[in-house]
Amino acid sequence: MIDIGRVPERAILVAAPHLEDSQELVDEHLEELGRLADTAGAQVVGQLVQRLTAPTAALFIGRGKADQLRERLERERATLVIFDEDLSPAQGSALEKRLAARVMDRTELILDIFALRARTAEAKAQVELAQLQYLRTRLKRMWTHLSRTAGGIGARGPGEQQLETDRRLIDRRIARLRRELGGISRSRETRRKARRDEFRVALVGYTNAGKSSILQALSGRELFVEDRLFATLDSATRSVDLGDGYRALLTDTVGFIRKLPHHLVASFRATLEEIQEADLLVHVVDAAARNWEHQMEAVNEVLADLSLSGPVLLALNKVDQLTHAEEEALRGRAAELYGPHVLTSVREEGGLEPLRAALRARTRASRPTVRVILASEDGGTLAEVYREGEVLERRQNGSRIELTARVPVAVVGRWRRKRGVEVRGSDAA
Ligand SMILES: Nc1nc2c(ncn2[C@@H]2O[C@H](COP(=O)(O)OP(=O)(O)OP(=O)(O)O)[C@@H](O)[C@H]2O)c(=O)[nH]1
Ligand SMILES: [Mg+2]
Repeated sequence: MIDIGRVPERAILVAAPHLEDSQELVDEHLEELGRLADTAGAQVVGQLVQRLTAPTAALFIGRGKADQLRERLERERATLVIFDEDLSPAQGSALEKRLAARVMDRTELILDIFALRARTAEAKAQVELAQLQYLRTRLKRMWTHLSRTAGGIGARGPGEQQLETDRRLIDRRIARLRRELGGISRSRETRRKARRDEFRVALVGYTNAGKSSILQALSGRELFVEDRLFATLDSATRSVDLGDGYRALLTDTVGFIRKLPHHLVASFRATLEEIQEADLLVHVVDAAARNWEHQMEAVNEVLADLSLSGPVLLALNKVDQLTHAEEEALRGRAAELYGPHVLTSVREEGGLEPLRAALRARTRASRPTVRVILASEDGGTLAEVYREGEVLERRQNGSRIELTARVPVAVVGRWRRKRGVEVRGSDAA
């Protein structure tokens, strides 16, 4: 856990890319790691790159490079090393010994940020679960970190017996967290059933793409937005007015990132459930990021790994930051390579209208067109059809009224069961 609040911990970043990785890609990854470190509260005072064909078993990087790193640490008065790669427990502890500094890998850093950001009981439980699962496999090395946070700075590693006890304690705690989260998930399920007839959209995307900003602007209701990574850990759902009497339920979800630890996403059940049940995924992309296409791929990989699929609409966001020429190029590229997409901006007047219109069209298309035939004096049902649906045509037929309307599936069933009301399919589009 990085200490925040006091003087920020001074850290050196280490990347060990493949020999054939482009310099651009290496810079991109280091820049992102720097942002993660900053979000976690560390101050980055240097970085070190060693290109490798394969990591070494002992230290991940070469011995010579490790000694160079140690000198750098001393010179910069840095006490923390952050690796962009995942280290084995053995590599981690060997490095800590050789460098006389604390070593964190990418997964640990991300877990650290999540722990820092968790606000609700559910998010806290989810993060703790992910941390414990990670910790369980690395008990020996992490033990010192744990005792640090408990105030026992400098505590030495525990003996084997202690490790066994810790493992059992951890397993018990994991089981308990799973039960707790199961309970929260079930109560959410009941709440969700109540709104099943509404069109549901999940906003997904790379962290910092602008998901929360978009939902805030569309719904007119405050959400937490920040120019840092993983601002959102809790999914929030808002009803959004799409115009012409259409509404949809939009859900904001936790952001993804390259090499996101799987057990971490998997523990975010709320987000996963929302994505699973959505009628449409809006994949929000920061089109002003140099590497937006890499970020898109990373998101698609996470979705595929979690077996999440469904219709996707791409929202290429932050276009206010592009020049006219860049915007045209983006349009061309998206039209050529990607499916349905819209360009959006939260900062520009009307910048979300293309998205709103696309969502309205989808919501509209999700409703069947039916003919409802009812008695003229049945004012209650008549009002209901106008309230629940979009009336396309109205005809008086003697003492009967015939309405052609687009309506949510759920209400069709309700009207069918009413006496004196007849519902038929319609040939009207
Ligand atoms: N210029 C510009 N900035 C934007 C736009 N949309 C969002 N931002 C900024 O981008 C940053 C991240 O926005 P968020 O809405 O927090 O992003 P997010 O996708 O919810 O991020 P996570 O919750 O971390 O996954 C904030 O500083 C926003 O103000 C946009 O259209 N244009
Ligand atoms: Mg957010």
